[in-house]
Amino acid sequence: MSIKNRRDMLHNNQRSHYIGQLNESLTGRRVFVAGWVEDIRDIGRLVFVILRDSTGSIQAVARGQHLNQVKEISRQSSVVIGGSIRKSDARDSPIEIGIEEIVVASRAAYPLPIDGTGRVSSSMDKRIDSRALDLRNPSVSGIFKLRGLVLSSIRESLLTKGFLEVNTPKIIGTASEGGANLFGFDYFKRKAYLAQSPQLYKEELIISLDRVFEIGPYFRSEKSHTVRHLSEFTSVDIEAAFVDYEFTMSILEGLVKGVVRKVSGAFSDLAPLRDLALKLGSNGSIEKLTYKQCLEELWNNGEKIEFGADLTDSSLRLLGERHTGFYFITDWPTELKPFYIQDKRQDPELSESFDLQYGYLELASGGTRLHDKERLQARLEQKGLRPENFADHLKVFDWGMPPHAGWGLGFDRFMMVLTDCQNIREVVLFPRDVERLHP
Ligand code: AMO
Repeated sequence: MSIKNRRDMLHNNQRSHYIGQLNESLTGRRVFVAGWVEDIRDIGRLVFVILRDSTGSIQAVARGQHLNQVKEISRQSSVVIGGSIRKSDARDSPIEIGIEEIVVASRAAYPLPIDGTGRVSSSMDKRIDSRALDLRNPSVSGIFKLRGLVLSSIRESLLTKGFLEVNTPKIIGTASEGGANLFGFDYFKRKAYLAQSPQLYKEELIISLDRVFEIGPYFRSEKSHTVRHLSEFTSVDIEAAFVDYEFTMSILEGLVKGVVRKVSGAFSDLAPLRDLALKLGSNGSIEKLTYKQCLEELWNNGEKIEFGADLTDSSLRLLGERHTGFYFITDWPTELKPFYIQDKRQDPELSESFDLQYGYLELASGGTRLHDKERLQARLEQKGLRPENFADHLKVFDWGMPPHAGWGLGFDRFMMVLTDCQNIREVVLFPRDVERLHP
């Protein structure tokens, strides 16, 4: 196959292989590969080009008539190369491409704002300012390839358990989690909000669909400057009819274990995943501590928290030092939980609720819901919320609302655990926080 002109090479689906598909069995074959120039080494009569695409990298060698053209190409430029596969003396690859044709599709500027290979490190802020270029670093794009795989693995896990994937609105007229942390805006002369969670909708859907899940973006106007909060985050939510919080905890446990098992097989070179798989594989089920047991443990370690108070950042860190992997904190004081959480029949000060923790980090929360309309109404009032603002939601409770339970898993935080990243911004493509609205 020979190239008639530059346009043919760039636009006519000329690529014969992705780099990850090249191997020794193709020795002698003419191939066309397309990607970007990661590195160039000029040793005079030869120029070595390291070409990368989304699947890998390979050395391509220019000589003779191509030397001058190749020397001029700036790093990160996108190119198409035609050439033959041959054996290589390079240490890290048995094959290389002898360049026979090369066309520059688009020249990269020089200098670039960050090093696209990641060899020269840049601050998190500078990297996110140039995120598209940052993703040319394979260890950065690897995080997002893993993210995609985890998403599909979560879908598979929930679908096989009979959950139906749904999409609920993100532009809403009523707060789903109570009054705080809402982004409000003008909606055709009315007040509207960005959804904080799909809470009310997912509960309404189970009266007919029985088991639903949603993976979507949610919005919280929190002035937090932390490594675990964003204004826009992705959540995996489930809701199921005729079950309680124990059942939904077991669904979450099965999901976490299944995902870790599946992705640690696919990304077997990723050390944090291997460690997680080992941890989860060896100790049977995920540990459950009640809120009261946590208080006791904290008291014994000098952190005096009274019953009814929330667990502070420092107390969660203390617990996290003692419970380094996944664990549930269950049976929280009813006061601390949102209006829709069911209290325990025997002990109404406590609720049928849980958080899933990884060390100090809260990953998910959930519980059995109140399904009795009057009790729900009373709870709204106790929390200082106006039942009339929830009329659309409350009326569904007149239509045969079954007992139900569910949870919401902070997907970005789960990704932090799987990748061992300490900052949520590492695992979100274009993070949004108090400071950042671009790119
Ligand atoms: P909750 O408010 O605890 O529960 O949120 C569920 C999970 O979402 C994640 N999360 C966040 N992640 C990043 N940035 C944020 N600002 C942020 N806020 C929350 C956390 C948290 O555990 N409706 C309930 C769930 C339910 O009961 O079904 C809810 O939204 O990992």
